[in-house]
Amino acid sequence: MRTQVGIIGAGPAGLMLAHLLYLQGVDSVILESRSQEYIEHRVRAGVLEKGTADLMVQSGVGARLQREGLVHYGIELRFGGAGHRIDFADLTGGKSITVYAQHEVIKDLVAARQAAGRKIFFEAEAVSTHDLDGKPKIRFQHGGETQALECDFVAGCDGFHGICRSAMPAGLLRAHERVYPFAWLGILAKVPPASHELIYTYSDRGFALLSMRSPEISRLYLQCDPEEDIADWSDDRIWTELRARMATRDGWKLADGPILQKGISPMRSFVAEPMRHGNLFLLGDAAHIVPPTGAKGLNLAVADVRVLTRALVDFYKAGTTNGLDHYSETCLRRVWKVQRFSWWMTSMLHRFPNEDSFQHNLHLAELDYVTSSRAPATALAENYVGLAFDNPAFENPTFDKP
Ligand code: FAS
Ligand code: PHB
Repeated sequence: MRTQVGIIGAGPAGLMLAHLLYLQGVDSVILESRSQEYIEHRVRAGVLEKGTADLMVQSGVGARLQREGLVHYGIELRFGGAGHRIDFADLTGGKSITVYAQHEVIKDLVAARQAAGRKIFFEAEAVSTHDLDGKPKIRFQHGGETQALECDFVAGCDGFHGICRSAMPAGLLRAHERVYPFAWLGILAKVPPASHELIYTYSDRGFALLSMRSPEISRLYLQCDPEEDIADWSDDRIWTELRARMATRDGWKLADGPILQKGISPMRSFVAEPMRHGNLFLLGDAAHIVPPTGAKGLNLAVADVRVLTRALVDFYKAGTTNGLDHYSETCLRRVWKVQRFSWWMTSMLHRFPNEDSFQHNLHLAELDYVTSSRAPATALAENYVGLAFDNPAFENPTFDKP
């Protein structure tokens, strides 16, 4: 089997890359180890930056997003028993975010892929890559057989636990990591969201976040010890803890309801560089992980896709390798700014173990400053809705001929 771009992984990175390349006439094959059912129901991220939502609409996969996505023009920061709104529209000249579950994005991209009759192999596990400096080959297991996919380029979109990052020569890869001393316990609940916008809460008992998936489904998180066992968290215990953390002086109420799904996710910041070796390119979680406090994981994966799409299209259509040669540095410039924002949001909003009164007051002072001065509020808002791209020549996957 042969194609121009071999894509390992059908998450947001792999599917969006395949879709944008297809629009430009570049052929690809996607290998995904899980089933279609599994990836279309895996509960993960929920917030799309304006640039991500716009890209879905511009590339023809945004119709359902436009119908069902919840457009928000602000978030609330809650601390000391009171809420403070960060007004994105005022602070960013009208920009917004869209709440739309990651697995819905996956469904839309898989549907587009299948409607176009393009190749995507489910339950096809890539087991090794070869000749990354020449004509790459991907060996994969599918239908009980070991098969080979020959390609010009390999897109490593296989997430944090995939095989592509480890296919980079050991001496080449530099990893930078911060593991946080807490995790997030997340629930999906069949109850109307108690707020029309997201609420990020800092409380003496720890962080809590109210988000949503639809007018009927709430998504909530609370900070917990990374060693916690979800079996120790009954529905009642979860709702009681969320109410205790999100309580306000004016008696705001958090209604509860049946919990449809609960789980605990560890928190880390991670960057692997470079993001390219020969004809292997790493994208998304295969190259970087951010704590979800900034709602950036999915959006940063799509930012990498924009860069590689433009680079590959320029290579195949204009014969230039400038975009490919600058891929890693172009992506990493945004990666590190997003890492900074995600680390800052996480540090400001979470209680760290063994904090003393000085550190506790620093949290409160940071939150007081961000919610009482336009400058830091603007900084938060412009990062949250999505920073402008530094280098449009490398970061815009134009749909017209380059
Ligand atoms: P993904 O991990 O989404 O996709 C990789 C794909 O590759 C998977 O489908 C996997 O099955 C496949 N794969 C792996 N190895 C393979 C192999 N050898 N062969 C073939 N296929 C292979 N981000 C947020 O912004 N907000 C959140 O609230 C949030 N919550 C999260 C909760 C959890 C539990 C996790 C794990 C992540 C969360 N994230 C969140 C981050 C998440 O959204 C990622 O940033 C996003 O999925 C990144 O997309 P990809 O890079 O495509 O990787
Ligand atoms: C979500 O809705 O899943 C969500 C929202 C904001 C975050 C993280 C997760 O920062």
